[in-house]
Amino acid sequence: MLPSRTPTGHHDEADYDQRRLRQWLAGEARADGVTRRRLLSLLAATAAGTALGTARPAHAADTPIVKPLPPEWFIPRGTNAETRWEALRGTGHHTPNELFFVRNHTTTPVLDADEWRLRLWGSGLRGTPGEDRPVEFGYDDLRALPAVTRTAFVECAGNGRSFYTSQQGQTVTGTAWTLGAIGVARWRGVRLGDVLRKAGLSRNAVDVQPRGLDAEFVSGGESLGRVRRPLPLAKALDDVLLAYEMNGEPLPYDHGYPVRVLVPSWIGIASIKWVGDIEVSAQPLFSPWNTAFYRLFGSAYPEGGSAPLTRQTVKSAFELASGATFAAGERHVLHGRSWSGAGAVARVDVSTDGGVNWRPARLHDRPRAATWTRWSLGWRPDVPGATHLLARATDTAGRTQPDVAVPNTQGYLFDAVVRHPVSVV
Ligand SMILES: Nc1nc2c(c(=O)[nH]1)N[C@H]1C(S)=C(S)[C@@H](COP(=O)(O)O)O[C@H]1N2
Ligand SMILES: [Mo]
Repeated sequence: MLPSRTPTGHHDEADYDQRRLRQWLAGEARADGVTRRRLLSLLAATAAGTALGTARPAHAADTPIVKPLPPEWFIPRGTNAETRWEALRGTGHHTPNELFFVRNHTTTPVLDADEWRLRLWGSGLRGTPGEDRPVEFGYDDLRALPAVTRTAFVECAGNGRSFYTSQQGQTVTGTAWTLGAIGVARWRGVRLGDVLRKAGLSRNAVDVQPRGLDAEFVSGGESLGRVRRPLPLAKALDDVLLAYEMNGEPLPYDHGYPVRVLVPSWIGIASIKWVGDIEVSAQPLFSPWNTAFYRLFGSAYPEGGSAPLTRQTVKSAFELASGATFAAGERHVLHGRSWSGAGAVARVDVSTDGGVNWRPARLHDRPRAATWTRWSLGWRPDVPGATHLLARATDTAGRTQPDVAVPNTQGYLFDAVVRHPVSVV
């Protein structure tokens, strides 16, 4: 399966982001109310922050997540909840809504679809409607537009972050996810492109910036405003949805009810939940979520960080608890899933002896971009004792999971093969 040729091919994205980064560093671009100096100090604070701890915003409620989080399904992580991989065993291709991980900067807002409005404004719309006189759509207006359905993962940029520390001995900041900050759903909604055109998209537009209706995010005692991140117009017009259904149900509160942005193959922060407005701009846009956060910083990267992160990396996971036990001398079937933001996963190799010998896994899905491929492999362990299971995926763009991930201070985009501890008894 070949990656499709669209205006959002790798090169265009990279060039575009480099251009925006240069403008940003030259101080030309508008930083949406946050000065560049403030962001640099924020960045320094982030880099010096406690290893693997998230600053919890002062105003977060006691229960930042609405849905139940039974301990056999979730690992609680502050305002977030990570799905346990053993709970995905037998769930089918799509992650049930009840099991889907939650990543909240603050608290899930409970919104009313009848009162909800999507407001589009900015210099990239004809007539330049200001924030005070936006072009508006109600929930029923969106429902009346042609609907599209798309299977895609939402995966946090920090998924796998804890392995930088546990496998590579590196100190990184942020939530200590293992591999459960991902889920795949069947999303239904309208094309963002259709809504932008209806709102009067101008030929000068370059960026759009959706913003959530959840509370302002406070970091280091300072408000960074409501969660928002610019998206290049080329991606916005390609395959991005304004989604109102998840696996055939209205979006659950925790996943963005009544409407969220869904950006296939990109890091989770691009998929803004509880979207309330979208700035459409004729100039490049910046927010803390594409300058201080969600870039790669560290010795392997330029001083101002990498370009803003876009596509996810390649990863694999077993549908097993860490430390699962297997009876020696019996035949078992190992199950897992692999995925990539750059293409479909059409090859997975598995080792049951700590990485010495490898066998190709049997695939259970037709490989598709933007989602995972399920796989399995038979195993009859004979020697009791501790060992590691490893899975290494290769995507259709030719990327293979390495043994070691290149570190960055905020622990994003882990892609190395994970060593899954098990014991044979
Ligand atoms: N408005 C808003 N949108 C948001 C977030 C948020 O805190 N507020 N978190 C983002 C991040 S970092 C991720 S990984 C995904 C998580 O989506 P989920 O909670 O539906 O799994 O939502 C993104 N969209
Ligand atoms: Mo995320």
